[in-house]
Amino acid sequence: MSDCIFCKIANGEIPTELVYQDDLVAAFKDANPLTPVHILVVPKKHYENVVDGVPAEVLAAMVHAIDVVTKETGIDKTGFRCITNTGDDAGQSVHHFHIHVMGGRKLDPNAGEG
Ligand code: DGP
Repeated sequence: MSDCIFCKIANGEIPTELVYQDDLVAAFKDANPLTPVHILVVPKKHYENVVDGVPAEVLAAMVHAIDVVTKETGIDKTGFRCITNTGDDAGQSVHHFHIHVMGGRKLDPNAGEG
């Protein structure tokens, strides 16, 4: 989508350090981190949210990206949380499907954090 910030980041139109990328997905640090490690994993193609017909191969690539970035940051050992805000009630502010990967400190089990 031409006016989508995450499309532009994932496809290199807005220079951003990518902590992971492959043909289908990109991962980069959240601009407003809520936790010491706060990475966003996004598909390179535009989908509004997790229930916007995202192909299984894209979902698998996103899980692979999570595997890679959590190992690179070490939070695979300490624990982390993955969340995807969907729609207004969840406070989704960027309408390009993304998974928040958060860790690096003890997370509140009762808070969404992300
Ligand atoms: P959500 O509320 O789930 O839609 O989260 C959107 C997140 O995206 C929010 O934590 C801040 C982050 N974000 C918004 N714009 C940018 C940007 O231009 N660059 C980066 N790295 N993160 C962004």
